[in-house]
Amino acid sequence: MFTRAIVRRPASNFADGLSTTGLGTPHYERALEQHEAYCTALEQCGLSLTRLEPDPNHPDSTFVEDTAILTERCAVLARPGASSRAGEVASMREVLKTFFPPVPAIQAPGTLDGGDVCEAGDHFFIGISGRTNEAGARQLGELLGSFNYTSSFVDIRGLKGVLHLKSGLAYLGEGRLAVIEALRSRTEFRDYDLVSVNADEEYAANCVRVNDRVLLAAGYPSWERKLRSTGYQTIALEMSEFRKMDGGLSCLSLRF
Ligand code: CIR
Repeated sequence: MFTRAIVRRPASNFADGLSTTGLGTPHYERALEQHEAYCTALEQCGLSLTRLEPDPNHPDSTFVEDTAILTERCAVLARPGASSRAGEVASMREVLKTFFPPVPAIQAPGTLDGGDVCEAGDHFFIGISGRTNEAGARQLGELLGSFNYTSSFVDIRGLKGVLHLKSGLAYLGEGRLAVIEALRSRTEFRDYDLVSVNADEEYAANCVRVNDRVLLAAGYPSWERKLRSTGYQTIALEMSEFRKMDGGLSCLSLRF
């Protein structure tokens, strides 16, 4: 059960963040509305929110998930692989102090984005990507191991258009993973029940199980139908403006 989440409203220069999508400039007012609806959905799932002030020094800072890994037993500060995002960690360190005992951090030369870390019960899949390197993944694996969690690495460097592991993978609970086609045959996931996201709806693979609901991006009807027929109650959220900045639904919050 999650009881809390940390979110940060996009700053007015949100459009200056990193993007590879070629989907155009995000509309700021619309992004604010979408962010607000996202926050309301988390509250509907029973979470109380810590809302951080927008940070114009870091246009990507609304994607709070990349700055830390929060678990039931510990928190770890990430070390984002994009230099423009490195400074986002300092303010998160302060926030986490209120909720967790001393928070260890990934150290150089390691880099790690929270979006590459997929919790699946007591096991963590750690993506090695353009943002998370092997040193960062190894450090996180060791830290998690000291709290009796297991972990394994999933190399996604060869997957075009997949920024983070969780861009193509989500844990739905009950031993079930949502996966994009390119990850389906990976042996790392052989012990899980896999639910595939259709090729034309891959963006929606980045969904989030929050207590008894699954939050997913709006506009992906096959995926929503599949989730519902598997037995989940869904909440579909408009994500168009975040998608333009390579942001998935999970990256807008840190849940714990
Ligand atoms: C970035 O490129 O870092 C941001 N524009 C998007 C980060 C999205 N984060 C995530 O999917 N976990």
